[in-house]
Amino acid sequence: PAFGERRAKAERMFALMDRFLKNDPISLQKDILNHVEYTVARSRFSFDDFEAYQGLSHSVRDRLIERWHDTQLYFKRKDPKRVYFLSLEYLMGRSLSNSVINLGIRDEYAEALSQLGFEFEVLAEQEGDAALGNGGLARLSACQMDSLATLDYPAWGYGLRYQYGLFRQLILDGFQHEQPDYWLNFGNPWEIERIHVTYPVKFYGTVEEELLNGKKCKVWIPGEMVEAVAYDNPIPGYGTRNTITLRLWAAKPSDQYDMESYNTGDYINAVVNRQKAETISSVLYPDDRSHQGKELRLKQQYFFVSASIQDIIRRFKDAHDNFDEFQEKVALQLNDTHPSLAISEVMRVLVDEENLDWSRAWGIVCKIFSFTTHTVLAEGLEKIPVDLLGSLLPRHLEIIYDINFNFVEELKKRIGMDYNRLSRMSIVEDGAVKSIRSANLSIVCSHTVNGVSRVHFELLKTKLFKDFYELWPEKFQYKTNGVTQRRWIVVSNPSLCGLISKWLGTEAWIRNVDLLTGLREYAANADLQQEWKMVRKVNKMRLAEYIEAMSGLKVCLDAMFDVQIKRIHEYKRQLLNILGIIHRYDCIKSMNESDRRKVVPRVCITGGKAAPGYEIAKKIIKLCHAVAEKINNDNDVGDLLKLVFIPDYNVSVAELVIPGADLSQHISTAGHEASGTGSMKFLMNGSLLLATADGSTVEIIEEIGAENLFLFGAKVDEVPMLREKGTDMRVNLQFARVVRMIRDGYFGFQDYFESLCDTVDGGSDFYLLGSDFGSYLEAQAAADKAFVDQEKWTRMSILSTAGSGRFSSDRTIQDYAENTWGIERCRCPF
Ligand code: B1H
Repeated sequence: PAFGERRAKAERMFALMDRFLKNDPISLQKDILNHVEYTVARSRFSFDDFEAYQGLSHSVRDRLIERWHDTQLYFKRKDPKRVYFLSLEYLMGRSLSNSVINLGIRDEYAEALSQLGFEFEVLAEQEGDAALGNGGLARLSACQMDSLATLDYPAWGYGLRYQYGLFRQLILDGFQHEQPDYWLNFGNPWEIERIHVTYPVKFYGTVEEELLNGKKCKVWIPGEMVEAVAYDNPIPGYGTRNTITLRLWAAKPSDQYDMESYNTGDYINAVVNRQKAETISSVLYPDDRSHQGKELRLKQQYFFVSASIQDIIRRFKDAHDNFDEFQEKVALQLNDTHPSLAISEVMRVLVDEENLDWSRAWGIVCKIFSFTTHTVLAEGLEKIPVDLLGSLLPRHLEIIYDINFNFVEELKKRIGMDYNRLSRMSIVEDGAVKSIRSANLSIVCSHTVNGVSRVHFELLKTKLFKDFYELWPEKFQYKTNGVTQRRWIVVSNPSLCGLISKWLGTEAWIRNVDLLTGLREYAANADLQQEWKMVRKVNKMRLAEYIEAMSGLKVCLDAMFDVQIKRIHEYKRQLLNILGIIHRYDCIKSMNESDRRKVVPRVCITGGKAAPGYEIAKKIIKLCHAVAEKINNDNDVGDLLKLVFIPDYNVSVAELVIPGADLSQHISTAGHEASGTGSMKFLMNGSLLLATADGSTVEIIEEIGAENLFLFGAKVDEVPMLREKGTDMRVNLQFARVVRMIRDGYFGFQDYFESLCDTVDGGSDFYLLGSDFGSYLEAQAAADKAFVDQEKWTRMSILSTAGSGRFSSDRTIQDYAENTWGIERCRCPF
């Protein structure tokens, strides 16, 4: 009878719903206006663009939710092996355009809006970026989520719902200032708050031993408890109904825990203290390298890991009554070492809470974890001070010690008493500050360790993880990074998207990117070339308008748009670019009229954020502005050379800048960029690359041919020798001259730039700017020469896009699914 009642109720509800939402213009208009009136609470007769955007995005959200529910129900019914992607950072950017494109209703919305007197693009511009990450690693997570959904993999992303995303960059007088990014100010239609999906997360306290059924067990008596609340972000796939979940955790005070403090009479202070729990998920650390030994950072890591593991185990237990099949149903992916506490957490839950034997729990752990490292240098590896870990997570420290004890015992049997090697490989580092080496923990406990490009893999094997590679060669693999062509062509470059589909005669490349190679046969076709140039012109125009609106600077569309845009780091060598620009300026200044007529005009565009505490990076930003000030106001130079710094570089700015680039620079010192993914976005959009043979560029060369890009600089294996040698400023006259110009105060701020100059001249020059300068200038000259021959340039540009298919995250994800996670597609029927 209960069943009958439930069924009758379900049928009644279903009859009341209009089945699925309809996507004809009238239905869309009604939905948008309803949301304006009832969700946004503005009158339908009077609302502005932002309110229209809100109504619009809520109507899209409804459509996402339908598919998301169906997908989740389908996964639940099928109970496939799932991959859980653990990452502390996701750079999602905007969601509106991407969602309607992936849902396949972009044109319907555009039509519906235009009948209401709105333009889709204009409303889409109202959306702010979700910037819950720093740079490449975070945007990679976002691209991979898009591919996981599109390829129908049963996947979940887990992360932190920071209240403050990556700081906004404000430039005042050429100096970077950081402003907080309180991004949830105006609500976020792309998330669904799940107030009932909460888990307690414990910190501090002590570990005690208890007897349970005659068996000794460890009990962790926490000293603090906070609540993790789930916020689900539906991620729609393209050309599929599948819509997966990115679940981000927010910290809230726990009701269970601090009842005591209310009985002490100090009610106000009790409430204020309680509120402090929320600081755990309040702010993203803005340094895209190490911030070691920070308690809040460790708290963030454990907070998100603990909530995610509880959620994963709860989901597993809903469908299984023991852990026999755990490893057949669960794959856990560690995005770098940041979530590596998940390992000790799974051990803790299985042993202490689920009462499995240590050896059985260990057997499971070793089969479920895989680890991807994005790091190149040993100095970049994460370490957790033992004192800090012991106070924050006492039981975890014990577990990690136990794992290490077993590992070292095993290792002694394999390699004998080689103390140096044993101490290098130990998870516990006995230094001035005793610490846990997160990477060693991750390697020991994972079945697979992946690098992010082939060059990176070689470095892992021969340097960073050499000891481990020799012990377990079978564990090591690489999956060259990729980016999603949905966002980086379809969303960001609609004209190119249309052109590609027209010439390939199909839109199938949006799901099957290998088809892009079909463009190769038309690379020299005059008609395609004509249309290709038109599309590029339109995108350059869009970028030029943005530059003018932002800086007042008018740039010439016939000039070569030369772009370097990424986080500011010494190893990425933005300084090399600026020195090259100074050299170009210096040359133009010394030319006569007739020589000047032969110069290929350039618009040099740079941008990127410096970590707030990274002094040298901040000086590079200031130098860029100081040089721009000089060049842009020099009438001798005019349109021959312009320099622009685009402030507050983020995902949506990238979507505008990348399609407008003729040339883009990826010029890190060889051996320092694990992969690099910006280059792939430029490549897809037909920008030519000026690059060093570093990271994924080596593979790009193989794909498009060395003749189709401008390569320069030392190779990975030449770097140590060149470093040894140092730059001889007496030989390297051009380099010495441009550095001297800065030192002599040619661009002002003489004292301020001194320490910056010190990094490249004199004895040091660690990143080899001096020794690569000559070949850099040659590559720049080759680019100028190629640009004069527009037919050749356009052919190279078409071949760049045509060869970009291998750098789709679809390829990366399929490789992970098959060779690392062992998961299969699970496609929700329409
Ligand atoms: C990359 C990071 C990173 N590598 C620490 N490492 C962070 C390290 O907040 N933190 O603590 C944040 C980020 N990010 C980048 O990953 C590499 O430098 C790129 O070469 C690579 O393309 C990208 C994606 O694999």
